[in-house]
Amino acid sequence: MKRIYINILFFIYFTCLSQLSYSAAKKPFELPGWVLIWNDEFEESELDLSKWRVSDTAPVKNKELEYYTPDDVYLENGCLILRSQKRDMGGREYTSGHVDTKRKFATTYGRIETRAKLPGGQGIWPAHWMLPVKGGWPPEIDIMELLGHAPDRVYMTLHWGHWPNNQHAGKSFKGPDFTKGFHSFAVEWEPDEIRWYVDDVLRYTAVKNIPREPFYIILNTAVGGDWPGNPNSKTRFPQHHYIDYVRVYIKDIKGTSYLYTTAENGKIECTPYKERYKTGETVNLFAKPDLCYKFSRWEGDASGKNNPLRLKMDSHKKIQAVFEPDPEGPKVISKGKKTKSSSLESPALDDRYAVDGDKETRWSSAWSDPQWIKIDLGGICKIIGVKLYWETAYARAYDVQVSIDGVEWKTVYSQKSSGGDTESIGDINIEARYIRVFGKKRATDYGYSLWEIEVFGEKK
Ligand SMILES: [Ca+2]
Ligand SMILES: [Ca+2]
Repeated sequence: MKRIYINILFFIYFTCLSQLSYSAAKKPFELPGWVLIWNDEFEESELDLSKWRVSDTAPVKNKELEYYTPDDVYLENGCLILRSQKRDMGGREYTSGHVDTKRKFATTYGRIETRAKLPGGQGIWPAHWMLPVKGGWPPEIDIMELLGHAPDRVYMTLHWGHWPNNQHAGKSFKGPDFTKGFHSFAVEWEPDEIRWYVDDVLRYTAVKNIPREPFYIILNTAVGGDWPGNPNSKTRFPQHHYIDYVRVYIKDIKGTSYLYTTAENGKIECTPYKERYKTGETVNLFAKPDLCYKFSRWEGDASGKNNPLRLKMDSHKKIQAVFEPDPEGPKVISKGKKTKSSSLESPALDDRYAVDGDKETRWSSAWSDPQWIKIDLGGICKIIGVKLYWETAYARAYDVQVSIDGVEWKTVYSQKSSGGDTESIGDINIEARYIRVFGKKRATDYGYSLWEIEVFGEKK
């Protein structure tokens, strides 16, 4: 019976959201003055991968000891569970779970709320936090962090500044044992203020250095590292981090309408771009596909194939652009071609692994700036675009350069604040034989590491 009730609630909820009729009957997650724009209640049997990315990596930061594996991320009894275990994987002694909404969901401002029962023990470090979509670090908003040896204290922190001159400010709150029951954690992020809540009680407010750009959400449990210290013989495994829900609201401001857009394998450009539109205002949406994809259609509060789309903001709108693979698109011309790089972190991380067509093998450079990797396409080619698959050690700033003779280089793309991960660079349209990625500034203490470089185009 309960299950049916929940299903009906969800049906009503999703129906409402898809039609954006916010005036429906009050729902359990309704908050006066706020409009729910995104949530996951984790009531299904499997994690919704249209909302979340699941990490499968050994992160290189903070001297953490875990390997993040999808195997430790699952749903049970209406919760997302991130499990931490003591077992060898990927060169690490522990495994744990990490999910985020990068390229799936992001927001500038709003109320971001989670409810969770946290894991504990020396060396266990659960966190609910946010990073900017455009990459780089800081800024960072930490909704909640806890160090497992002190299970009754949560930390609320804002990071700003520029690496390596990072700054942060925050506050901790000593409350109940957060590993013994469920508690809610929230930030209310507005242009001039961020307020942190624990169980709906205001515990900290920041009024300076407030970020004003889209952030995505991260949920994880780190094991070990500089801040919590490492697990000891008393740390019990496995540990479980139970997350009951994640809800994101935007403020309901009279006379204004909010536009929420999402896209995978492409992006949506809004003209004019505003954080809020005057109700009734018109906005043009242009769907721009990644390399090898083409625009298919609009979904959500607009449908059809018109691109650009002219949209009247007569209410809050949720719009999705759907892109599909383009069989007529440019082909990869770099696979198996000759490579050379400025340095190698080790012989096992040779530059040839960046063009072997295998996204599990990689090139990694020495840990210094600058570093580069070049590809000889074997003859003059028309280069249309490049796709970079960064490992955790990515470039914050780099140039993509081409050359006819391998001596004189021309910069065709310059990135100053990369977020790493996968970057799709189109509209290059130049004839050349050689192409190189020239790393100017690393995003981490480590080197430059690429799982794969795909150069798109055609041989002349
Ligand atoms: Ca739930
Ligand atoms: Ca590879």
